[in-house]
Parts: sequence; C-alpha cells; structure tokens
Amino acid sequence: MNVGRGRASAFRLFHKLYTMSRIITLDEFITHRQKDFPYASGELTGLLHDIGLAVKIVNREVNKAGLVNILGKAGSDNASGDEVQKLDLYANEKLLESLRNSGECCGVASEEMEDIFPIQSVKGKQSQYVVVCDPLDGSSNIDVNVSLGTIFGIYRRKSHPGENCRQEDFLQKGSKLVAAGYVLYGTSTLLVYTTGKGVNGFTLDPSIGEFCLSHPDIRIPEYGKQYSINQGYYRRFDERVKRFIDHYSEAHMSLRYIGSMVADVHRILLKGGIFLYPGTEDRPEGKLRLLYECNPLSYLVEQAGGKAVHGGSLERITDIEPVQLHQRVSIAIGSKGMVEEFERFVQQKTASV
Ligand code: AHM
Ligand code: MG
Repeated sequence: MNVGRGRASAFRLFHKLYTMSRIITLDEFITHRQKDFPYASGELTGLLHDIGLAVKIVNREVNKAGLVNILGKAGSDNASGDEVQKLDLYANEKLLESLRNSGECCGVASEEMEDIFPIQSVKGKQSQYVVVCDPLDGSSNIDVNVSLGTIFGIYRRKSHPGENCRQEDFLQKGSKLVAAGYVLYGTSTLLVYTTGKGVNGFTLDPSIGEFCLSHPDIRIPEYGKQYSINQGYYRRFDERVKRFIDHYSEAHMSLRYIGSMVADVHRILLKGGIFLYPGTEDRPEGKLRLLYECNPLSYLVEQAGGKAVHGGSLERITDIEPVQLHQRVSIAIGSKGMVEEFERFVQQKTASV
C-alpha cells in the first residue's frame, strides 16, 4: 500500500459517507484503515482506539480544570527540569492507565517520567508497540485557559516480544514511527493523526462523545503568511536566526506565538507558516524534546507535505538518531517553501559569517 492509495482510500470513505450525510467516527475510520496494512493484526488499530479513549478523559479534565482543585503546581520538577503542574500528572496517569489495560502496548516513555515505563503483557498478548508522548503540552497555559495539547508517537519495538521493553525500543529515529498524532484542546477538541498514509483530523462532538472526521487528508500549504517563534529571546539567538527573523519582519510577515507547540503547529498545518524553536547561547538545543514533541510532529507535518529540520545543522529532524530519552533539539518546522527559505538563509549566512 503506498501513500497515494492510502490517502485515496480515506478520501473515498469520507466522500461516500459524506454524500450519505453520515458522520464518520474516529473508531470507524481507524478500523476501516486497518486494511491499509496488509499484515496488520489489529494491534495498532487497538492502540489507536485506546489513545482516542484516554484523550477523551484528559479532555474532560482539561475542560473542567477551572472548576475543580486540579489546577496549580504540583511542586515538583519533571525529568527535563521543568515545573510540573497537576494536570500534566493527571494526563500522564490517564494515558498510562489506558495503555496498561489494553494489552496492545509493551511500554511508554513520557515527558513526565524520568525513565521508561514497561508494561507487562496482558492475557498472554505479546505486544509489538511502544508509545512516546507528551501528555500535556503547553502546560504554562493551563491556568489562563489557553489551548493545550497531547502529542503521541508509536514505534514498533526492537526488543523481542514477550521480554520487557528496553530503552532501545524508544531511542529510534522519527522516520521509524508507525503512527503519530496530537490532540488540541482548543475552542473545540481535535485529534489529528497519521499512520504514514496521509493526515486526517477529527473534531470531538461533545453531544455524542465521539471524535468525528472533520479534516480529511490535510495538506499543509506550500507557503504561509505567518511565522511563529518566541521573539523575546531574540538577543540570545544565533546571528543567522536573528537575520532570518529580521528578513520576515522587514517583509511585514505576521508573528503568531501561542506558547503551546501543538496549537502553533496546528495553525500552520491548516494555514501554512513556519514554527521555530532555535537554540540560544545558554541552551544550544533549545527547549523542545526530540522524542516526545519534535519527532511525532515532524513525522506528521512531513506526511502532510511539510518539512522539519534541525535549526542549526539543517538535518532532517526525523533522521536524527536519539541518544537520550529527554534529548532536546533545535527545530524549524512547517510549510516546505518556508523551511527551505530558512535553510537557504542559514546556509548563506554560514558561508558569509
Ligand atoms: P511543555 O511541554 O513543558 O509545556 O513545554 C513545551 C512548550 C511548547 O508547547 C511551546 O512551544 C514552548 O514550550 C514554549 O516555550 P517558551 O515559553 O520558552 O517560548
Ligand atoms: Mg511539551
């Protein structure tokens, strides 16, 4: 099955049911797509169902966060040294719970946990997959009611099924992902995912509690009118990045920065644009994590026709060999034309600086 046929099949299903004025739920869609994988045993399908369920529970808590005493800092630092808020821990727990009970996943690595979390096999099942995730991205926005997200990626394990999973199962390049996606808890709740055959988006209909296909076969525009970067760090950026920013600013491009990567990348996926989180003098690889944030989103953006590269070396993000679970990476991601413009700019300046 190639990408074109996968996308065509998604579109056919959408079209058939759409013309019958019938909604397509995430579960129906995932089950329908299982036949795109000739040797699929249903495990990956089951895993995607489980993630879909877990994020509905997280969504419920995100929505009522202002009403219950779940807000506020948990008073601890996560493994990456960042401040943890209670909702992050809750989201992490719910994802773990759902994956642990399903039997389709043999281990999880999460931004909220220092080490990997192996899962014992359930009912004798020898699960083939591991999950990497950022359970609640953009947590500094929790208590001000601004969009948050969940990011996930699924790898086929390298270690032998039946044994405990190992770190090497998670330290795989982004190009080895078999599925990746995100959930955006915004004005509506959206789940966007890919299994390497196009990108599809589903909006949660709260009246029936189901994610319904709303954005079939998403393609990122080749070019957009906005760029996204924390320009407050301008003075600490590399000269080449500074000049790229100056170039867009002089061209009267608009700056949009939410501070939730999922929300910024989602906007870019639909409208075009570029998101940058480059390194600074004190943090040469920036802030974002390769495994939990950059790889899944880069894989997905590439599937939609976009591009993602390292902000300094310009290596394709999904080609970077991870060496640590909580590794950070400088990133430029978005519309192909704009990322290539960034690349030309960096190369040019590298040559002349
Ligand atoms: P988090 O996973 O701890 O929430 O941090 C990641 C977030 C991204 O969503 C966002 O793009 C970035 O941190 C914002 O960081 P900054 O405030 O330095 O611009
Ligand atoms: Mg994050």
